[in-house]
Amino acid sequence: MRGEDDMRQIIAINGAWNGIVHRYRQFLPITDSTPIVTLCEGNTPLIRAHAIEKLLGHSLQVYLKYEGTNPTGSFKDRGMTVAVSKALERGHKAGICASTGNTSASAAAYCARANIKCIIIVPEGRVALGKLSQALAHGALLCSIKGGFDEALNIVRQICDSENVALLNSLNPERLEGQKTAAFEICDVLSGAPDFHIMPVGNAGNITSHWMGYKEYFRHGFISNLPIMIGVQAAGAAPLVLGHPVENPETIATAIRIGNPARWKEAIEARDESGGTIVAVTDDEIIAAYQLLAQKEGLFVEPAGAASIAGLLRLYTEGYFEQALSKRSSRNGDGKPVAVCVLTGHGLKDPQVAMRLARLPESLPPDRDAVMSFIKLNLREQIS
Ligand code: AN7
Repeated sequence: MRGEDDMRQIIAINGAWNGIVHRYRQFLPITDSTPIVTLCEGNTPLIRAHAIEKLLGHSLQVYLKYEGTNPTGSFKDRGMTVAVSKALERGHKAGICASTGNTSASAAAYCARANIKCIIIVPEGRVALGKLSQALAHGALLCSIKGGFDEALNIVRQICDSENVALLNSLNPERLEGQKTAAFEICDVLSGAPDFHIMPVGNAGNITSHWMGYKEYFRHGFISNLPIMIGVQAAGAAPLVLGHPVENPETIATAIRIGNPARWKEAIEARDESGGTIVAVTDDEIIAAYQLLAQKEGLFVEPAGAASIAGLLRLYTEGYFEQALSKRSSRNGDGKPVAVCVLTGHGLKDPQVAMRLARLPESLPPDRDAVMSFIKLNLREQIS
């Protein structure tokens, strides 16, 4: 166990915001003897999506929970601060996780901060460049397997059965405890729960945790209604939509390239208890949403993060929101239902997708006229 001085040393100081454990401690499995390992995660912005609202004919108020501003660029940091703090409390010398990328980047950072070893097991060649570079920079031991995430997670389960290393996947309930704070933040900012909560689903830990968070706030009387939970999977990796595991999952959104989610049962419970749905969207829909967010909202997200918006647009086209609300009235004051879409990871995580989708211009001669004629050619009268 660590003394007070050690703990104070581990706590980061960043003005008023000291991370999700500091803010939501009473809801978390933290004791006086837990050394808090934090990078001041959480407190991410909830941003009104004007361009998207226009696309939806102003039928909904849309807010984007931009988790890309977490310290390692994804929502995983919320869970990792709790899981790594508890690992340190138990005296673990190492943490381990399987990952499509973001979990490994986050685990590597928090283990580095806690001064314990980090072991990551990832599908060879399928982790986005930003994530891999983070894990390596933080000094994690990279185990690249010729297989997918599901196989990597099975290996982690087996190793944790026999070795004394901390499990840092969302199979570890402490991860979920931390991640539920995203729901708390949304309710705190909106002074209530949204009507719809829309998020990408891979291993299904995050949808499980957000639903936990909403239910917990409801039990405490902080909110008087629960949202309808909507999960979004990629069509090539949509086991929860199909109702059976997917052998060889495939999608441009590599973060959610998962065929057999560990939190399958809990995700279905979240869907059914909330009266929600889990939908599949194509890679083309994900790309369209990715470009919409970047080019009309100014938000750069990784493809998996854009899946929320792909799902929102798909369900709007299908008339889903009207139907869902006809069954129960909106609780929002001015009558316009509120949808929160979670953008789970930063666009810089996967620069290769951005570069593939953009067209790289040719190099120009270094003079004013050449550059100006190139600008006119491309933008014509749009600039004046
Ligand atoms: C950006 O890093 O599973 O449904 O190993 O990175 O809780 O799995 C990442 C998942 C959504 C899906 N968006 O969350 C991993 C990993 C992004 C993600 C998800 C992930 P879960």
